[in-house]
Amino acid sequence: MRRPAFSRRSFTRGAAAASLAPAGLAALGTAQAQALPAARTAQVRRFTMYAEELPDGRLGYGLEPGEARVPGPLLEMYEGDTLQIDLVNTLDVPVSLHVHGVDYANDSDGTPLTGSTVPPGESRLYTWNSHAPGVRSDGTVIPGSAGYWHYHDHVVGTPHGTVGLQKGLYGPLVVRRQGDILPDRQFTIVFNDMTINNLRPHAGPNFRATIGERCEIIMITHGEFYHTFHMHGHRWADNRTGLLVDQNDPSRIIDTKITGPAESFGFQVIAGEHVGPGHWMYHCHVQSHSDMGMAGIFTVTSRDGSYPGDPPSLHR
Ligand SMILES: [Cu+2]
Repeated sequence: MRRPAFSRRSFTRGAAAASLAPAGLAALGTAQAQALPAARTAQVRRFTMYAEELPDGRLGYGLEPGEARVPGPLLEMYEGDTLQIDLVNTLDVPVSLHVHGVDYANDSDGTPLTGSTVPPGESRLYTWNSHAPGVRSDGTVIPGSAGYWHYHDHVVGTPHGTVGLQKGLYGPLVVRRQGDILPDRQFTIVFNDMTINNLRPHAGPNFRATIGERCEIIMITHGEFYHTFHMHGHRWADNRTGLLVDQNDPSRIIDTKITGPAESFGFQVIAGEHVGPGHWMYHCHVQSHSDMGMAGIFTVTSRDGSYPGDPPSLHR
């Protein structure tokens, strides 16, 4: 199976994008990727993000001027890494960057409470640290930072960033543990109020993969409602990675997960495993929500790129 460069889908073109991919794990072969890699040196990476208004009125984060999108760029790090992010505010209101899951000092909190927001036309450095698991002196376990996390604005509209979130100022953060299996493709799905990724109802987003590809889904929820994320034809383990550690791993296997505002989770599936190519729907399983358009299609093609039939309409 092909193992493209780590996080190749995560970043847009350009040197800044390249600098964000953790070194040493790019272009691993299958056998190498499934073995524990050699000890990796923790990295400190500094880059710039831009908060911008999109032509349609949404707000987004981007890695280059004019490149903002919703969701914001998929950021990735390994436990032990540090990200130093210079956030440039091109909006006419203060904006910020608040992260879930990793370590940061109070002045990187991204809230009006701590004065860690960015005035219009200015920039601010946010530092995110992370750590590997450990053991305290009393024998209890220190959890590592690895997980499927996210970041968002915490000041646009209200001191909680409610309008920033409504308009699209959010994005995914994946923190990996050494030895984690890397995906071929990555898809971010954000249930935000009654939209997916702030798209209009029934507009997807739709995703595509070739049968057998290892696909990583990063699922985040924002807004006012609870939802039930469901994927057709594919299942995952309800744990940190979505993968079973071994055949005795007691993690429950699920294809549906209840999720509320600011929760996030992720998992990997093998596209079309045991089910074949096709148009595999994913959607919120709260019936009124799916009927109102909270659905998209995960198309799995054959190895030659073909797939059976045209995708059916999701709203007829
Ligand atoms: Cu829902």
